[in-house]
Amino acid sequence: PYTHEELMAKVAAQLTDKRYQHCLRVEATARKLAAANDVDVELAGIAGLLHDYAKQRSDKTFIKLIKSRGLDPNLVSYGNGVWHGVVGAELIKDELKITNEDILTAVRQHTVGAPVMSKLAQIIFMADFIEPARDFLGVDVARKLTKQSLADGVRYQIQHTLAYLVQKGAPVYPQTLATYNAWVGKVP
Ligand code: DGI
Ligand code: FE
Ligand code: FE
Ligand code: FE
Repeated sequence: PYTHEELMAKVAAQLTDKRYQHCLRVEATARKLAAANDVDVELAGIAGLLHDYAKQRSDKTFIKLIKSRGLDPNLVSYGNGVWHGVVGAELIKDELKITNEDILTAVRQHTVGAPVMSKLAQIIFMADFIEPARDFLGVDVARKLTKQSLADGVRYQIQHTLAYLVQKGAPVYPQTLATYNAWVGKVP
């Protein structure tokens, strides 16, 4: 397996410096959330570091993988926003030799969520949303809720994301909608 240093170099080589810095902030935020929620801090850090590894790959790369790996064929109708997590996990597995399924699942779910998410997956989902450089209306509420309860943070984010997609007229990937339906009104 690659060392932490090697993984950092591999992520840096794939991304603009701006996006790489985001990955480092997600790593640090994920480590804090892990410590506060009894989750393996190292695992959370690695998943945070790697979560956007595939973000700058071409559409062609993702479309090929959707076909060759037998992923949900409906994925082809979406775009990088959905692909870099759901499909990008395949590249993390292959190129970075990450075999830990908990990490891969957290990366897969980091944009669209899932009706049932492990604590690690919830942490990566939230760390991406609330890392210190995030600046959108509601981010302070999101940070406060997440500190109180991971599940409250997840609920807030998916509600925010769905509203944003609908407001801009973007297609909603069915898993995103399923995440919303499962988490809204869910009692933690
Ligand atoms: O990769 P990041 O920019 O750090 O953040 P992200 O992975 O949470 O979000 C990537 C983008 O994906 C974001 O602009 C919202 C978009 N997205 C999330 N769910 C859906 C979606 N786009 C479409 N079209 N459909 C979805 O269901
Ligand atoms: Fe992302
Ligand atoms: Fe996100
Ligand atoms: Fe991200």
